[in-house]
Amino acid sequence: MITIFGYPNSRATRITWMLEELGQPYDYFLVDLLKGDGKSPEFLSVNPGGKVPAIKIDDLIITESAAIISYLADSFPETGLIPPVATPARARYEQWSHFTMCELEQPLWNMGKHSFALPEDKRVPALLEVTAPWEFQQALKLFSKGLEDRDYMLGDTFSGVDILLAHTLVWAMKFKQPVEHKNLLDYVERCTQRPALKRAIAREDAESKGA
Ligand SMILES: N[C@@H](CCC(=O)N[C@@H](CS)C(=O)NCC(=O)O)C(=O)O
Repeated sequence: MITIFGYPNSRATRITWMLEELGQPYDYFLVDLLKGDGKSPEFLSVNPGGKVPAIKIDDLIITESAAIISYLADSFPETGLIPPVATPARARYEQWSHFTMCELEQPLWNMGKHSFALPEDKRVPALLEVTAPWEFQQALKLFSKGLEDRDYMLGDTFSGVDILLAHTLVWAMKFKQPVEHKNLLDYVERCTQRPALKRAIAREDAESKGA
């Protein structure tokens, strides 16, 4: 059985979404970040970094959302959610997966860190005014150019990398960052209408209410 350690409306949603796309059963272990559960000895023994998501499958523990998504997709190749290794499609998948984590997410995360996540004396307000929003817009331009008029990043077929990209776009919108590229707006709408995401959000809600 797969256990996800998660918290609603966090990067862990990427993993519940993926598990719902795979149609695999899973246990959900709520790590209530607001209550400080991330720093509990129990959770630190799973992820010494104290962050969600993490997954546990038998003795294997994996952290880092992009790595978890690739591992899960590779484990169920019949679902077609990741291309086979050493193919041009897989290279494109990896390129955009790394792009999400290193280029698209980082300016957003800098905005988060320097507005609420870091201790107050470590925050640099100037990042919020210029650098991070500007960097994010640069990354969006590249994203829009890379997507072109495809339905999904790999073409006609939805894959794990779309979870990473679309989830990050939703995050940007929640942070009130302008997303003005028509192809990206259509893309995020297309991805977020997927029934698997709706099931994932319902599961997170139910778990966080103790259902
Ligand atoms: N690079 C990691 C980032 C994980 C991360 O920062 N998770 C946040 C929630 S979205 C967290 O658990 N924060 C708690 C903390 O920093 O104490 C990933 O993609 O999985």
